[in-house]
Amino acid sequence: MATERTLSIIKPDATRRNLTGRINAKFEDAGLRIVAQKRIKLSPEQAGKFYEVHKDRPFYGELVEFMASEPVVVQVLEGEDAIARNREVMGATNPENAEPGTIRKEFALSVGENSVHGSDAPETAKEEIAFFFSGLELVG
Ligand code: YYY
Ligand code: MG
Repeated sequence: MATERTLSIIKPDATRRNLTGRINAKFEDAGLRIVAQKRIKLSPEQAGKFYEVHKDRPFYGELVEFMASEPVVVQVLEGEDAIARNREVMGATNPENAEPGTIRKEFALSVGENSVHGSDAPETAKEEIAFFFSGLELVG
């Protein structure tokens, strides 16, 4: 296992309910370090581009509308095996299937409004970090 970085997003359903700090505590308790973070509001175009991989899925329109509905917190998490570790602390996409103690089990409202995004592989992590952060914002 090596030190990795992954891209995380605290989604509109969670920022709206003022859960940023509680979600960040879950990351930190899991051994992940927040090495970059900013609160932004995505345009529908930006949200659509970020989730382009899902453009042919039936939920795409709703997903894009939701992600652009209110501010999000985008962040880079760093740690041992950070990509898998983050997916573990997030829990399953559908909160009904998420393990107890995970972010989605505790906070998600539905499969669509599921509080957090996390990269799913090293290549996507690299692309997704570069989508939101410049080199200058990423201190070692
Ligand atoms: O990576 P993860 O967020 O766990 O799930 P994905 O399969 O990549 O889907 C991205 C995003 O799309 C998911 O977090 C919510 C939404 N979505 C949905 O609204 N309905 C589905 N049946 C599947 C995914
Ligand atoms: Mg995904």
